[in-house]
Formats: sequence, C-alpha cells, structure tokens
Amino acid sequence: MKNRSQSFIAILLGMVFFLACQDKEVDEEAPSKKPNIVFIYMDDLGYGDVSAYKAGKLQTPNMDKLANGGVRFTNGYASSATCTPSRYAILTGTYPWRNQDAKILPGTAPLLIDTAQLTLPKILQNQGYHTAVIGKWHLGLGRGNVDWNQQIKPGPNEVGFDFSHIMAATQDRVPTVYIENGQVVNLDPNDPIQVDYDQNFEGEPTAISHPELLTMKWHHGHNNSIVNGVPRIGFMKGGTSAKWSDVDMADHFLAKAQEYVLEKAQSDSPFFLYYGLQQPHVPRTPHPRFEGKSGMGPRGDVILEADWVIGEFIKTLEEAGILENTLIVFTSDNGPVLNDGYYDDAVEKLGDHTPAGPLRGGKYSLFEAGTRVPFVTYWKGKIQPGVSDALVTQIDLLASLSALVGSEQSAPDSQNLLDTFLGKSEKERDAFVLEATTKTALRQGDWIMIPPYPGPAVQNQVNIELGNSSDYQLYNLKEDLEQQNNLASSNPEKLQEMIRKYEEIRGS
Ligand code: NG6
Ligand code: CA
Repeated sequence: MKNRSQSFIAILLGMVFFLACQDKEVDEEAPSKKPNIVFIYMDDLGYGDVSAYKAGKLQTPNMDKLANGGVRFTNGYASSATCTPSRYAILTGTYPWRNQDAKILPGTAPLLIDTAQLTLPKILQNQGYHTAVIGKWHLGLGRGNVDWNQQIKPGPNEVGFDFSHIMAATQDRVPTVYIENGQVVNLDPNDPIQVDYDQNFEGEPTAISHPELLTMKWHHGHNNSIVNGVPRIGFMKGGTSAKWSDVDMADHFLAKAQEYVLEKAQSDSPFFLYYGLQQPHVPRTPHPRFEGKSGMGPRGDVILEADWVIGEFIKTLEEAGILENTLIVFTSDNGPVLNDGYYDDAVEKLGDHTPAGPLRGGKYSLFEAGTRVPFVTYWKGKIQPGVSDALVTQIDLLASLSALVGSEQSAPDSQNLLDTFLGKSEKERDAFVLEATTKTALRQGDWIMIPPYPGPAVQNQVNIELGNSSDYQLYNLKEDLEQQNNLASSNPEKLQEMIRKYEEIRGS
C-alpha cells in the first residue's frame, strides 16, 4: 500500500513538474509585455542638424545611432512650424489649426488640451501603460490666473500623464522653475512666486531697467525679468529657491528621465515617456562641459549636449535591459532658427553648417524647413534599419501607436501608418495640411500648395522666409526640394486639384 501511494505521489509530482515546465515554456514563447514607448522630442532641431541626414556639418553620433539603426524618414513632418501647435497635435492626433488657441503660448496660458479630449497618453493608460512627461510642456496650465504657490491644475496629469516633471512653457519664458505633478519644485512658501505677462512687479529689475545685470543680451523680445543673467519673456517675482539653473537643465531632465525608466524597468506594466528636450531653443545655455565643443557657438554646443544626453539615455535603457522592448520616436517640434531673440553667435559662428539642410525657410515658415524635421523610429531588434521617403506626420503617431498596443481608440485626423513606422511598408499619409503661425498649406504626394497670404516674405528679425506671397505657390518637391520653381501658373490643373483637396480638408 505504502509503496503504491508513494509511487502515486511520485507520479503526481512528476506531472506537476511536467506541467510547470510546460507553463514555463509557454510563458517564454508568449509575446513579451507590450513595448515601452519613448518620444525624444527636440525643440527647434532642423533637418540638417542631425548628421545622419547628411545635410549639415555638425556631428551627432548618438542621434545617428537612432537614425541609422531605425527608420529614418526623409518626409517626416511636425504638424506646425512652432512649438505649441505641434505638441498639441502629437498628443491629440488632431490638426492644431482646428483649435484657434493652439499658438505659441505665454507661460500663464490655461491648459490648451480639453481634459475630456482623447490623447495618446490616455489611450496608452487604457492599455495598462504608466505614462510620464519629463521636460518641456508648453501646452498651458490651469484655467487662467494660476496661483503658482498652490497645486497647479489641470495640467499634464489631467490629460493622460501619471507623472509629470516639466518646465511650464519655454526656457525663455517665466516661470523659470520646474513643476512636478502640479507642484513647483523647491518652492519656499515664505518666498511665493508671482508671474505676469503684462506688467512688471514694482522694484523688480528688467533687461531694460538693469542691462548691467545681463550675461546674455537680447536682440528682439526677451527684455522682461532677468533670471541667471538671462533676460526672459514675462515678469516674475519671488520663488528664488525654485529657480532652475539653465546650464544644468540638460543634466536635470536626463537624471529625471533615467530615474523614471530605471524605476519602470522593474515594473510589470509598460511605460510611455514623453521626453521633451529643451535644445536647441533659446536661450542656448550649454553646460560648461559642452561650451565651445562645436566651434559653432552655443547653438551647436547645445545640440552636442543634447546628443550626449540621448546617448546616456539609450545607455540607461540598455543597462536596464529594456532597449529591445522599447520603441523610440525621435523628432523635433519645428524647424531651425538661428537668431531667435538673443545675441548668441548662432549666426556669426555657423560656418558652413546648414541647420535646414537643403530646405527653404525655417521655424515659423510655410516652406519645408518649418515643418519637415528629423523623424526617426527605432526599436532594437524589431525595426530593420532603413530610410523611408513616405510622407508621415507627428499627428499619425496617435493612431499608429494605438494600433500597436491593441487599442481601437483613435482621432479622425490621425492615420494608422504603423507598418510604415515599423519599417515594413511605404504606405504614406494621403494629404497633410501643415501650419505655420496660423497659416496653412497642403502637402500631398510630391507636391505642396501654399495659398496666397498677406504679410512680409521674410521675417527680418529671425531672417527667415515665411512663405507669404500674393500668388498661389505650387512646388514639386521631388524635382525641386529647394522650392525654387513655382509651378502654379504652368500647371493649373495640379493647382486646382490641390486647392480642392485643401478646401475639402480645411472645411471638414
Ligand atoms: C517667440 C519668441 C521666440 C520663441 C518662440 C517660441 C520673441 C521675440 N520670440 O515669440 O524666442 O520663444 O516664441 O518658440 O519673443 S517655440 O519653439 O516654443 O514655438
Ligand atoms: Ca520649438
């Protein structure tokens, strides 16, 4: 009896062991957890600023690692030639020109995204993702009249981010403090912060009243409050202990991003990190480690700083063992500008570097350099390296990534180009209405049509051609990437076709 029951137990144990092994095998074969998704979103980085695009002289080895190891898009577009509208579009999958408030925002602007609106981070949250934004926000906070000394809401945490560590607007706008989950970091309650974009606070020095306090000189705009010797847009008083150090900003955001991914690498759920770098937007304040490194002045130096940051960040993903399970989207919110309001030698020391590559225009422009930006998808071991000429836009990331994570949620303007982003297809967007300071143009196939607009042909302060003309403009970008031959009068059929399509989309 004893023997029989013993052998019965042995058989039972054997079966349990066998089943356990089976389970393990099944586990190993099952698709691993959903991929982490990281956006590395640059600020004002041009098509020619990334050496992998072979269109400029600056060397960016770490950005190149992404670009040459993933799909490098040559027709990848930001939705707008300025920051806020592009950021609005990448998060909502919606054309920014549908929202008349989607324009460059002051630091005191209310939250631009409706808290009821669908956003990419919300879609990902619904699929079990932990979501975070670290870096530049510039989409407004609160509902107007924010008290910076209290909990600031609504903000990123109310539109889909579980964690936020941000600068409110831009590096050149007050408040010059970091805000974590709605709280100003390191704020001393005895030294409250006040912010105003119309009026100075009595007795506070400005760039006009105290030019001797400046370590960086302003060229246009940027003559209000002085922080760290840099004159800013807007007035600010108090909050001394909370003020950021400009030269440490890159290290600061990097440390936060590293801390976040290291923590989430331990977790069972995937994460989405929207990492908004501040470079090479003005004021360009490289850490002393990078000063003079590019030989192109601070603009080149901060791009090298950002490149180093990206290299460190990728190393962190690698060391955490999650690089193979992380899809990285690397791109920029709009095209390049040299003099954007400070005397910082960006023009003088440029040398033979071409931030826009062969493209016409720049930031603020309807011409290609305004919105055609470096755009890369990278996923080690999953995406085959390659170059794609397919027309893709940042608006399409919402529908595409929604499909990737198995969600059915989407937004009407966003097109599912997942296979293109994964390098498996050349399917492209059928048509795209790009935006530049509230003006719009139609990009479709090899063509772009720019309607007539009043206004100067060139914005003299920044020295950029804006695309304004009293005539229709029609360019074949395949044959004329530099937009030198306006075919509007020689190809009236194409022009009419483009106008019809443009009106159809704008009217919808
Ligand atoms: C402009 C600023 C410019 C920059 C830009 C926003 C002046 C004269 N110019 O108004 O320096 O801050 O806004 O850039 O103030 S963006 O990349 O965030 O859109
Ligand atoms: Ca920008």
